[in-house]
Amino acid sequence: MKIYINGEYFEKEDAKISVYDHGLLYGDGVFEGIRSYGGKVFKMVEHIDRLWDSAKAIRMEIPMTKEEMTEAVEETLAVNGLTDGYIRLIVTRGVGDLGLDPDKCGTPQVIIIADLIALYPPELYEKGLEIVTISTPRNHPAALSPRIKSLNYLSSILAKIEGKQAGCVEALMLNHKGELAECTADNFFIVRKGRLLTPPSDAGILEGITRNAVMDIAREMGVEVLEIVLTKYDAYVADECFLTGSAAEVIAVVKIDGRTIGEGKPGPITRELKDRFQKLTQS
Ligand code: PXG
Repeated sequence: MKIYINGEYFEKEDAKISVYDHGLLYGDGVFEGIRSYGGKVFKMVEHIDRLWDSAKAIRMEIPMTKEEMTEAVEETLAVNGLTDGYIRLIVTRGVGDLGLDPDKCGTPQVIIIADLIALYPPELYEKGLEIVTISTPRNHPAALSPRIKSLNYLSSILAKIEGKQAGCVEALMLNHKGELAECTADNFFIVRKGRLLTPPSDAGILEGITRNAVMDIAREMGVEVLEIVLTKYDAYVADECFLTGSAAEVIAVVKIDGRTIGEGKPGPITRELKDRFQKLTQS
């Protein structure tokens, strides 16, 4: 695979950045995880816009235009001959000294990695996932807003460790108020009495691009969509539950904290949303 770094392509073994880069030293930077289907980048505009918003929120200026970034993503896919792939777009603060001061860093470094996507095993899409709520809360929005897709993913990683310890591939995180927020790399939805419910963006979540697409599809289906505060109780009594994310797409959840959700298999609204989402990616 050829990796893009600041306009040049390097073989994977030679794609290196400085150990003085503040992306490494402090997690000072932002990123995106994007999919391409059949040679077309899915929701490119939305991903590029979110990258720019994340950068703005940490007062970092990306050293190229959105149009140039869009072209660079498409070129990296083409250089690697990928039509169905996963793109990791990273912008670090750049090379500085061993202090925190971002103003001592040179130009932000732009890295684009295009690779094949590792999805959950197919049987999990058929049967649905079992997840657990874990004790590591999402970052407090007043400290580090979860809306910023920053290079510091430690709270998600700690949550992932807790989830794995409980034998689960995903973990449901609460916010500092004990309300449901999202999973380590996926947004969270439930279906209750025919309505689709998901925590609002101020519950301490990343506003997922798959989340937005799935909410649009639900509205097209005539399903009422509510972004409202949810608690563990709401999850336990849900008729259906599923997660969304660029990597996972739409995947059903059938057990939470040992409670069977609905009938214990992917529910009808979940399946319809999953099918319609897949059609959207192929259109
Ligand atoms: N919440 C969090 C915390 C995320 O990191 C999502 C929700 C879903 O957002 P999108 O825009 O993708 O629908 C994410 C997604 C991966 C991977 O390779 C994915 C994410 C982050 C890190 C790795 O599976 N982000």
